[in-house]
Amino acid sequence: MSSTWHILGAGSLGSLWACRLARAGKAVRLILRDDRRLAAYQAAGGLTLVEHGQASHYAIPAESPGAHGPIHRLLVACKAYDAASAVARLAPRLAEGAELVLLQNGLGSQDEVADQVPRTRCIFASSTEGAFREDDWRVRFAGQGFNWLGDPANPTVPQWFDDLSEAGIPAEWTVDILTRLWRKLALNCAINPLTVLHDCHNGGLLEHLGEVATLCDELAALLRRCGQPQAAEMLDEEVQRVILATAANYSSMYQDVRHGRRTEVHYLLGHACRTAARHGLGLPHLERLHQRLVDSLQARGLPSD
Ligand code: NAD
Ligand code: KPL
Repeated sequence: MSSTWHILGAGSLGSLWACRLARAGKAVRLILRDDRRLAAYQAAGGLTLVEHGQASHYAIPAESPGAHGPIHRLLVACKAYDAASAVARLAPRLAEGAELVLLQNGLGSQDEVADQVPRTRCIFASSTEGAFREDDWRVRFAGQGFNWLGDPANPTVPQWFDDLSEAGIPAEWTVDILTRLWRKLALNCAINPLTVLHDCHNGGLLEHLGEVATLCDELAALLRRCGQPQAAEMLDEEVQRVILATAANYSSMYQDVRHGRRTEVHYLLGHACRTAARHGLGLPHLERLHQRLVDSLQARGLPSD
């Protein structure tokens, strides 16, 4: 089986993974949105990764989705709302036994992807690393973090897993990936929407800790109801720790809104509210928060799903 890492989406996280894998001598190919993006990339001659203030250039080969050749391993690095349609376009190229690694934050997009490619193995990832695009094809590695990977349907560690440590990508295989994703989703639901609604950095929420605590109580009830009691443990304490540790930062949702970009609300707060409704669980504060956020996004002309 080919050991090439095909990377779908050369945005912040996709470029960060691509550059580190390429630097370690792994075979990497980027899959860009269309021929126009491919031409722009080829004119730039590669990706630039800025790390510890130093820029390095990587001439990683790239192709468009319609290129020929089978794909055995695909790192899906699109936003959650783009992942399923982007993967669907590649379905005819996925080889027998292909494996997908899904980097999307939140929950819901992983199942949407799996529905498109029922015969492939879908590995879910939860990342706390931070990267952002300074320009087209130029990404800054902004925050050290960690990556947990796992497959809810199959505990076996993939053969290629050592590629990650060899590339300096901090990662661990876990059989509890859904717990990790739910915990991060709960943290994001307790922090990110409030930073948008109160127009503040994370530390601004120290003035709204009562509101945060009420949301954490409801989120913990949801986690327990949907079979994730571990993800509910000491949620409020961890949320407060994260608020303090990231006090000077703006949440990812705040930054998306400030830059006029679509948010991933559908896969974060939206997913939490839909799951609560499916379980017949009334969470009035979370539902009200969702409605306020939707209203605020619509008032700014941004998609609210
Ligand atoms: P991004 O917007 O920087 O990159 C996404 C890329 O996917 C873009 O370059 C876009 O053009 C491309 N894309 C979209 N549709 C495509 C298609 N059909 N074919 C090919 N390419 C396509 O997003 P990001 O910040 O890298 O985030 C990706 C995911 O990782 C999100 O779910 C995000 O929440 C998660 N995440 C990001 C970070 C981070 O620091 N950036 C950290 C943790 C988790
Ligand atoms: O992950 C985050 C984000 O901004 O998306 C933190 C820092 C945890 C805030 O929810």
